[in-house]
Amino acid sequence: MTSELQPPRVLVVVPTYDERATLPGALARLREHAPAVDVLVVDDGSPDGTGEIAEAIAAEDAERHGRVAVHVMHRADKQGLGTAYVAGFRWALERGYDVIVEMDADGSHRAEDLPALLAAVDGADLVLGSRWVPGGAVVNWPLSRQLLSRGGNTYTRLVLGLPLRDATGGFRAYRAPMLGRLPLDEVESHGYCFQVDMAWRVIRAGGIAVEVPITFVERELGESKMSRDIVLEALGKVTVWGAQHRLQQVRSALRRALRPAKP
Ligand SMILES: Nc1nc2c(ncn2[C@@H]2O[C@H](COP(=O)(O)OP(=O)(O)O)[C@@H](O)[C@H]2O)c(=O)[nH]1
Ligand SMILES: [Mg+2]
Repeated sequence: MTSELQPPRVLVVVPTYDERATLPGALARLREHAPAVDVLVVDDGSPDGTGEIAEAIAAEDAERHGRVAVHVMHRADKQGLGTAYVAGFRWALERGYDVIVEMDADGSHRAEDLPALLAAVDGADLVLGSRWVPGGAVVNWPLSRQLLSRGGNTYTRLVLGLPLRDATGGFRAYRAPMLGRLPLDEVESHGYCFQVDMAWRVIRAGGIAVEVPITFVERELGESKMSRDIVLEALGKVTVWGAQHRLQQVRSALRRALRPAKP
């Protein structure tokens, strides 16, 4: 639990796969704008040596600051963004962090926006960095990707009845007790779908989710791992979840309607 006297312990989980060009800059900005937070890089055996670069940065940072703030988890091979986050969440929960943040390594999520996310998590279980609320923005995205993101979010909102403008975004902060209550073993989603899955689980668990505007800057270096499969996974799963959800709503309405009236 966060106490009034002690600031919350925050861990930022940064998943990486072939991010040698972007990770050093992203970590430097994070350490500059939020020096009190710890970082866990979860690297999936990047062939380009990102894992070793992360180790070198962690050692240099510890030397400079006299404490270990940057940690590195190495996984054997590419297992997807969702499982990397789940591994990072477990690591954080085992070590008693109060707030756990998701953040990409490619510079799209600006460290400057992190303090606003952390301020908002005081009164919420989940804070979503949102591109699609007033004040939010995207920089250097082609119209096609803007339409994909906006369309995907509108679809998600309607199909799941999820009251969020940007449920697919990956810059967000969870309060640990909420994360600890979720059945992380059951989360199988990988890409954008993972973000929707987690937000929906928080809301179904009765959690408070709020959105804070962020500016999302498309990466200038390295390559996106977004693929058609990731989009199709999200579309397919959201549709199935939506159908199950609506069926459940109809079942409960019928049960209520058919319940014998109390004498
Ligand atoms: N550990 C790990 N990280 C991944 C994997 N796939 C993507 N990432 C990381 O997840 C973040 C977001 O991926 P990115 O390719 O930028 O996706 P986009 O922002 O949707 O284009 C980046 O930091 C990637 O390096 C994976 O399979 N494992
Ligand atoms: Mg990216």
